Amino acid sequence: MKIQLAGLMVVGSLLAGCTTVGSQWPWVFAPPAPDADVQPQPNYPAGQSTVVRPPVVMNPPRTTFPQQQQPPVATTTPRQPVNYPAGLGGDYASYPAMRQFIGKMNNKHGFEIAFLEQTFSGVRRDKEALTKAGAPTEGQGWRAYRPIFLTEERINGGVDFWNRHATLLDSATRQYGVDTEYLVAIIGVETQYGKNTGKHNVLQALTSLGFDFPRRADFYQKELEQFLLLSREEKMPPQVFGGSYAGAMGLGQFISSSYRSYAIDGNRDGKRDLWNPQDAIPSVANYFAKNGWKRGGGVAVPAYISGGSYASIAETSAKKPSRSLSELAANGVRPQGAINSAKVSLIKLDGATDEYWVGGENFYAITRYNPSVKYAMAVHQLAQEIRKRKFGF
Ligand SMILES: [Ca+2]
Repeated sequence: MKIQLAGLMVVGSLLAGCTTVGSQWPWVFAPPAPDADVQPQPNYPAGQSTVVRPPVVMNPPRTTFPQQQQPPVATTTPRQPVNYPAGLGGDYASYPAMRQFIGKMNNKHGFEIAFLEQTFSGVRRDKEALTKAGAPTEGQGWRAYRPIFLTEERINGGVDFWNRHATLLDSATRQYGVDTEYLVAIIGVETQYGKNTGKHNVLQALTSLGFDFPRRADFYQKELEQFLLLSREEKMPPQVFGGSYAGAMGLGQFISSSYRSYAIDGNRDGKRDLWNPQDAIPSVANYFAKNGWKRGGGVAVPAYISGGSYASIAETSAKKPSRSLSELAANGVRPQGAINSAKVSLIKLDGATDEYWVGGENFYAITRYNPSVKYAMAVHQLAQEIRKRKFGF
């Protein structure tokens, strides 16, 4: 992964003032000898540590692992928990759930307990991530939502991104069958074409949300599990990944489970680097293809509505299309143009004046990226505006 990656640079610069621990770094992969005065814990993860080992402070990003510092490789047979000296410090040392998590990562995936303790001892609670995750998400109507994404800057930025990466985009469109303007629009909506890939440390954000945000603790602990697996697979220390408050990474803001499932090593350098357009662009295309995007399919067109029965079939949240156009017509709904999709939905966007659209299977595919019809419509309309600006139609 290249050092100029924006997210990683932020982590590096934030930590530049920390104590240098280069000599301690190998501990991550080779646990230090037990201290003579530390008693082994017979029944890990029960019991609390009283001896705190110096945490592995977040290091500046590293690009490669020296040969002798390869991270542990999972064995095919999960290992039984073993007795390690007590060594969990930091903000999460007193959390029984953290000790259970460490035990699970050891038992299920073969991570060394010492490695996990060192890793989590260096984690600081990300209060900003907790605040953002707890903020209300509803209340914004489509009329307020649309102008955030449909700006001149974002439309022109899309044309510029398209021109700069035309070869990569053409190649991804051919290989995965996803229309170029939607690849560009997703990256535009998510990160303003890579300008804002997130200023949080992913390890800290996911740990904080996994253990201090009860409402979604299960979800974030699972993402943290996926994140540690990802970090091991990509041979990168978990401390170096930057992302959003929710742990989304790279140009397309993939969460860890999506990163593992859909990321593509487009430039075939052995790493899936979602901060690099060479990998990020085919990865976004692959995400769409794997989530039901149909080559040449329609996305959405405005609807004419009449009569009284259309309201009963209108969707305000993402649902898989299940109706035919004739079924819509029987309910007083007619698309204001052609839409090539075997199944369709009537989409309602709330606002001062409600808008009605006929959405196809590809509209639903966009909601697999973010389960909001407003999000999918913003991507659709931005994609159309970018295409018009680039080609004039
Ligand atoms: Ca790569």
